[in-house]
Amino acid sequence: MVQGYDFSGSVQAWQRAKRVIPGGVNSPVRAFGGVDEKPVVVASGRGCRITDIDGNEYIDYVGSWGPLILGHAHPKVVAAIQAAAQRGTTFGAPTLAETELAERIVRAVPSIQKLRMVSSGTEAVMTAIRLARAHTGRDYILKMNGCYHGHSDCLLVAAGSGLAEHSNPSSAGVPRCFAEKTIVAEYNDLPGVERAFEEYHGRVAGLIIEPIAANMGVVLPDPGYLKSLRQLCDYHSAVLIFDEVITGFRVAYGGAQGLFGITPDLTCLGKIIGGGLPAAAVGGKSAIMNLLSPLGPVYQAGTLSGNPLAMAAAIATLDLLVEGDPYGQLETAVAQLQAGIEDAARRTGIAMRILRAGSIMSCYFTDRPVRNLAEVKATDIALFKRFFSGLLRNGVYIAPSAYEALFVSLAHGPADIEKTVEIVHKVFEDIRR
Ligand code: KE4
Repeated sequence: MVQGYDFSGSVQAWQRAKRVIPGGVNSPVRAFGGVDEKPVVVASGRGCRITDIDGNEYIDYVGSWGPLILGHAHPKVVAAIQAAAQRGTTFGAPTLAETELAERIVRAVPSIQKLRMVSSGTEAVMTAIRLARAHTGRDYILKMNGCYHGHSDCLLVAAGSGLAEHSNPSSAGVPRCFAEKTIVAEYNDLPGVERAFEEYHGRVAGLIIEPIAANMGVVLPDPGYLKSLRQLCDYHSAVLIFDEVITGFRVAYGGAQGLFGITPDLTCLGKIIGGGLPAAAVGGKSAIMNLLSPLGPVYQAGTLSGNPLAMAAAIATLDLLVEGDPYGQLETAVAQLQAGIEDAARRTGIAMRILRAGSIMSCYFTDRPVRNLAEVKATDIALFKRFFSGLLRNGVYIAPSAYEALFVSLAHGPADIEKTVEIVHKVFEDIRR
C-alpha cells in the first residue's frame, strides 16, 4: 500500500511549527489526531490538486473544509483578489462590495432579509445565538449532539446523561454556568426535542442545527424532521437557526433550506461566501437582524468584517455559481465518485456505506444505518484510519477524521474522479490482504 511518498520535509516543518504554534497547527483537526499519519505541510494548490512541501501531489477532497467549491486558485477569483488588493486591503469603513455581496446572498436565500458580515463561522453562530436570546428574552439554546457550530463557549458542550441533566462543558475554560444554558438532543430524535421544549417550557430562545449534518461525518435529516423542528419552534416561539456554514451555496445555491423548503428565522453562512478568504455571515428576518447595533441593543462588531478582499473573492465565486449548470456538473462528478467507491467496496467485500448531500459525502465502514453521532461512532473507525493512510500514500487527500466530510469541487474532472476510484480500489484490495 505504501508508495515511495517522502514526507520528510513535512515532518521537519511540523516539528519546527510545534516549537512556536500549539500542536504545530492553527486549527486542531489539521494535526491529524484522528488518523495514524503526521500532517503534510502544503506548499500550493491548483484546481482539485494540492502539493506538499516534499513535492507530493494529491487529489484534494478537503478543499479547505468547504470554501473551495471552485477548486484551488481559480483564475477569476485570484484576479478579483489581486484587483481589490491594488485598491487597498481594508478600510474599516463601508464599501460597495459588502452591499453587492449582501444583495447576492439575499437574492439567493429568501429567508435572509438582512445580513451582517463577520470573519468566521464561529462569529456568525455566536451572533445568531445572541440575537435569538435578545429577540425572545430567553436564555436556553437547544443544539443537536454531533453538530459543530464553531468554538464559542456556549456551544462547546457535551450532552448530559439525559435531557434533564444539564449539559457539561466539552472544553476546558468553559464555565459550567455557560454550558448549563445549552440543551443537547440527539440528531434525528424528534421526541427528544419535544421533551426538551417541555422540560424548559418558555425558556428556550432558539434551536440551532446543521440542516444536513457534516461535522460528525455527513448525516442526513430524516424525512420530515426539519419541518417538525420548524413547527416546534413556531409552537414554542423559539428562533430556528440553520447553521449553513458548510451547506450554504454548497448543496444548492439556496443552501439546504432551499433543498428542503424550510424557512429558518436565522441562517449562519461561511466558507463558500468567503471565496477562500475569511468571511462569514449571519442573516435572517429583518425584525431580528435589526436588533443589531447600531440599530438595536445587540452589540456585535469586527475590525475586518466585510473585508474588501474577501468580498471580491466571494462575489467572483458566487457569480461563477450562477453561470451555466455548476450544481448539475457537481452532481455528475460526485455521483460518479460515489458509484465508483461503492463498486470498489462491493468487489473487495468491504462493508461500507456512503451518505451524501450534493457534493459533500462521508464513507462509513459499516453495513448499518447511520442517523446520529452514536451510530457514526459505532462504525469501524480503525478501518477508516487505514483507508485514510492508503489514500494519502497513493495521492488522495481526504479529511483526516472519520467525523468529517469529503468535499468535491467543480475542478474535479472525470479523469480525477476515475483516478480516485482506481486508487480507492487499490487501497481496498491492500486492506483486504
Ligand atoms: P469557523 O469558525 O471555523 O469559520 O466556522 C465554524 C463552523 C460553524 N458551523 C459549521 C457547520 C462548521 O462546519 C464550522 C467549521 N467547520 C470545520 C470543519 N468541520 C472547520 C475546520 C476546522 O475547524 O479547522
